[in-house]
Amino acid sequence: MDGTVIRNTGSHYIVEQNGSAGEISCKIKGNFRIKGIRTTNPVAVGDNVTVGEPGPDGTAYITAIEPRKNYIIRRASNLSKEAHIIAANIDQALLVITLIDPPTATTFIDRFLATAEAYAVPAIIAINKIDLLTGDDDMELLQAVSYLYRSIGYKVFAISAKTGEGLDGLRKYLAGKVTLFSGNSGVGKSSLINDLIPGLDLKTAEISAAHGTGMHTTTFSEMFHLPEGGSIIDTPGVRGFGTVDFERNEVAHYFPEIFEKSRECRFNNCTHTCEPGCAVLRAVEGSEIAASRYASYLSILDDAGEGKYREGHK
Ligand SMILES: Nc1nc2c(ncn2[C@@H]2O[C@H](COP(=O)(O)OP(=O)(O)OP(=O)(O)O)[C@@H](O)[C@H]2O)c(=O)[nH]1
Ligand SMILES: [Mg+2]
Ligand SMILES: [Zn+2]
Repeated sequence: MDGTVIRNTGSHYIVEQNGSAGEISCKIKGNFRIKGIRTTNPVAVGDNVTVGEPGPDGTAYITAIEPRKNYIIRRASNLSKEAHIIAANIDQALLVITLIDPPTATTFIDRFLATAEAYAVPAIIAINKIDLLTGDDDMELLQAVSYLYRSIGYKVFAISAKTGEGLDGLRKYLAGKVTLFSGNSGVGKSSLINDLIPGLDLKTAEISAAHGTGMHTTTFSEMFHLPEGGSIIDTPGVRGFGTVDFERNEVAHYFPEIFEKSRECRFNNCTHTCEPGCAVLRAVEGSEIAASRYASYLSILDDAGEGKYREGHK
């Protein structure tokens, strides 16, 4: 039978049969690796696959995987040379961030956005937990972060999974599409999905009082269908976002505002770090390009080709 991988529990893949709600638990057979990249999971949620008849012991195997429309990957873990495919065949990626409880680091946001650009997946940002923003300073921060990313061209939603504020706009944006939900642990991805899909009741958990970080409540990726049509893929919270396979001279391509400015640099192989006549450096000095974005650019430039991995904390 042909179907879509909707859950990956490590050893097993749950495949939903096309055109029905029927599910089958299966394993993989064969080698489905992406050319040139070692991956921890050869098959990902969102993959369209063929499952053979169960053998005598009752185990069914995925026998073929359709070529992917796209996929998004990150470095599997610190120092790892392996990549982890987060999801395949997606229309867009929603990055859920929070300004407090826990604060999302800008380097994490920018590394995610750059990865989405690299894999040509449109990215959206949802700033969650706005119910916790009370003082003037908080409001200013919300305005500043929203303005920054909107000015680069990203759609930004300010929402509260707790009160429901801002959810209608987001709901419309998700209808009919396959959207990957990503973000640090504890930012409210599962809470948000519970709001969007009544009756789902995914497990959520308080962030740790001791560390101020999430508890990694969601432990494997899973696809859910929206009542309006379309699907959401919930994923486990990640700490850092290690980029995979970026060439040094490509990094600027994945920062739209830096790329745009770079056309005015004197040298066309400018790395925007020290060169005379660099329009990017000038724009950073003049605050036309945000210092935080430029710092994120440098952090990716730093590990491009070296296989390093960065935690998302400052
Ligand atoms: N105040 C407030 N709390 C929220 C909001 N959204 C989620 N939370 C709380 O934040 C905590 C973490 O939420 P989860 O939905 O488990 O977060 P997650 O992103 O799925 O975390 P992982 O599964 O660990 O990646 C829970 O205690 C939620 O109740 C919100 O909009 N406002
Ligand atoms: Mg979760
Ligand atoms: Zn330059």
